[in-house]
Amino acid sequence: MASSDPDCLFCKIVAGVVPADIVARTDTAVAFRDIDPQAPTHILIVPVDHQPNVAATAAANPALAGSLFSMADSVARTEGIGERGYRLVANTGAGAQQSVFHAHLHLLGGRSFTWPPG
Ligand code: DGP
Repeated sequence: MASSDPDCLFCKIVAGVVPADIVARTDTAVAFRDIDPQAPTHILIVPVDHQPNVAATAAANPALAGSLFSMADSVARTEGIGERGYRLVANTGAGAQQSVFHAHLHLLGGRSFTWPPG
């Protein structure tokens, strides 16, 4: 049984309580467009099970954490950015600018990127 936090924004999006532009869904994960896109394609991949960050998801359920990367690649290909390339980001902790404490990957694509990231 997936855990859920009634005060968590992404749990509310997963449950359909808060609307979002959902692009993919399985029993265990949901992909939806970021409300403040930082690239032409900016999609969030979130597990249904509430954990505060992807490290906690990986510790609790390594297979689920791995499936987030598979879903990200599938969505990237559907969005037409799989060939050119895309960036996956998992801000982990407030010091890394994580602002929503429900595990998620950012899928970013459709523009050029620089390294190191800002
Ligand atoms: P992070 O800072 O890594 O925790 O990323 C959280 C992202 O969530 C940020 O890029 C903006 C996005 N976001 C915040 N509120 C909403 C919302 O209500 N809907 C959607 N679709 N995205 C949101």
